[in-house]
Amino acid sequence: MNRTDFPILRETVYNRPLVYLDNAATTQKPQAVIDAVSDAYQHWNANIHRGVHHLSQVATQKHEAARKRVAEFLGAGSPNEIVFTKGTTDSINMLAFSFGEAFVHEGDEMVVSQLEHHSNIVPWQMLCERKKAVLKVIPLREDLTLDIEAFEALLSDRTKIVSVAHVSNVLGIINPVAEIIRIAHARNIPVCIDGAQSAPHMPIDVRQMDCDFYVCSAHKMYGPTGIGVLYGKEQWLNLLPPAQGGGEMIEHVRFEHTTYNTLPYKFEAGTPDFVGSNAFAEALNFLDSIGLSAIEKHERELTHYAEKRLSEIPGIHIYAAGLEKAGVISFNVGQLHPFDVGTLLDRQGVAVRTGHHCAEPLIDYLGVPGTIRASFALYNETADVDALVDALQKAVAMLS
Ligand code: C6P
Repeated sequence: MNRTDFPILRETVYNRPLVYLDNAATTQKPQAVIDAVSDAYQHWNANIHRGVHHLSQVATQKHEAARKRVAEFLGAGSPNEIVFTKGTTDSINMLAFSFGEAFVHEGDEMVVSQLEHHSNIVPWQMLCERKKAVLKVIPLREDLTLDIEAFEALLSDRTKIVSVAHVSNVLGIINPVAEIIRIAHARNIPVCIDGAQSAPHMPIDVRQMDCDFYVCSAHKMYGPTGIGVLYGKEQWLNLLPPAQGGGEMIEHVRFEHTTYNTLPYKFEAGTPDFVGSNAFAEALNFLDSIGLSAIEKHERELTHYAEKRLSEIPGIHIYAAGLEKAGVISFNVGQLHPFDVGTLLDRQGVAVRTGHHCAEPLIDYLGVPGTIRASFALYNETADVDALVDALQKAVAMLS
């Protein structure tokens, strides 16, 4: 599917064709996105929202058109609900700070889950430290899915917000976010969905999902690095104070008192990444030209195929085996250290990620030093899975 659009896939590593299976870390970029970045610097680079001059107006128009494009892509009600950030991590930090300032007091509770990425743990922990609040954790069932009954029991009158991943970056498990949101909303608790690993793999409609906040990173969606999104329902964003001060986010500045800009600008202090936003919109056009449903189907089939082929390796343990996964599969082979296996895969041209995947509490729960993770994108094919299995067989033979 569309491999030729991605120039990097023609690269070789150690004189072998690159087999890129580290897409959950970051995706490769289609030519249209690469061209969009270079076009910006060649033809219309100027700071936005400031200049009366032509280039500034062009850049401003492109940045705001990109915001509209993101809103449309995520199914947001208005571009005012789209705050550009540096990425998922930045979005959650911004939300945790702002939300904490407005709504969290000593003894209040925040809820995350056992399988979160550090980006959806540490900002809430920092908030808890700042406000003397308490972090509660949704436990996992034996099959590694979220224990929804335990989640319901965790909620209390002190729960201020629930923040969970849509898709686990380690296991690929798709969490029942609709159910989580329904349960939390029944108690008037807002929900933030970490969409870093769902936005690239399935159609997202934030209004249909009814989440209050949704965050994602462009670089995992075939777009550039350094830009991401904090979506928030307008009524929520209006209630939150800005997380950073500076240019762009103000209405008037006086030493006595400063007033803030309207949405979404009050959350965007400083010069925004207008080159990145435009290239991100190009990536969304690319994704839509294929269709998220088609991408989802292709990657699910590939993940099924990978699970079947990997099961042929003696001593392999596939985590969350048999569960529907969104383009991510994690495994270990016997007692072999994931880092050793990953290194030998790399020498054969196969790029995977090994280790804790920035989700140490989950890896501790699994009781292993880490996992080997293969993660797929729209351009991967069964031949890539076959190359992984062949390379893995050789690596295991060498290490055993
Ligand atoms: N996970 C991975 O290899 P940033 O780095 O801000 O773009 O995204 C952070 C993040 C947040 N939530 C989830 C579920 C994620 O998977 C990630 C990024 C990468 O799994 C890099 S650590």
